[in-house]
Amino acid sequence: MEKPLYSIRMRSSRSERHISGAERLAQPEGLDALAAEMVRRALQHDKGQADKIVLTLEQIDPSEIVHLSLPDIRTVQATSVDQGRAAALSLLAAAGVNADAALNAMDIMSHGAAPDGDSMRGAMLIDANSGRRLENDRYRGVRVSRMDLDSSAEILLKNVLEPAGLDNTHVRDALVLATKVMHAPGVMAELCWSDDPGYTAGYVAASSLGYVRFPMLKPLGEIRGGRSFFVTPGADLPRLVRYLERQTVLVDRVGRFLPDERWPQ
Ligand code: PML
Ligand code: MG
Repeated sequence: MEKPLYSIRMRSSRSERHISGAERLAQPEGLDALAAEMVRRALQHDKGQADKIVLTLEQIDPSEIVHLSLPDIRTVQATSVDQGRAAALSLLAAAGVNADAALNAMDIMSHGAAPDGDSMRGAMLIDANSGRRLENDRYRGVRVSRMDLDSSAEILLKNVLEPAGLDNTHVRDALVLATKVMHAPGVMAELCWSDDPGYTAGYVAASSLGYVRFPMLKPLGEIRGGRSFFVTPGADLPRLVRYLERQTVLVDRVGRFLPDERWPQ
């Protein structure tokens, strides 16, 4: 009989402010090590030491797992944050997102997408044509959950990321999340940059583009960041949110790792 699989996830905060989150899937014997690693991560974060850490462990029904492949990974080297953002906007347009909707989402992210001007705990949902925000809760947004890499894909990914100096949890976790999101019913593209003050990178992801990284999508020290999911007009929102938050996704294949590009070209 197959071993049971669990979703293990962590959310940490300080004085009610979101600090960090993590998502993994594991068999029972791997759970204690992952729990310890997640607690360590929450206590040693660039945004400060958490005063509340919530761990959730839940058994998953193996018949419900969707298997996906990582997209191709590209890195666009831009000369400044402004150039990086201009390149990201042009990619979002290439993926079919209305230019004003993309610019508006970027502007909201750079000013803090939560009503108090802080980063949101999850992602914004943005109508890809009108630019209208569609998420119910503008503090929480939509949190993508229940996904991981399997162990053989993990090794293959490490082998391509390590020589490029990119074998870190930011890249690994963002790739897994972006893979799940780009296969979501009704998501056209995603824009993300980190809310960690010490990490300036971000990406645009879409099934038509792959995962396109920008090493500098915000200034060093900036804590406002997050994610925008651009939604196809007329998409079934409850179905989309259910997929993002509840569908179990195991990434078990890798894509290509392409040479760096420059912007402006
Ligand atoms: C985060 O960890 O907060 C998001 C990181 C996004 C960019 C990851 C990368 O360098 O590709
Ligand atoms: Mg973060």
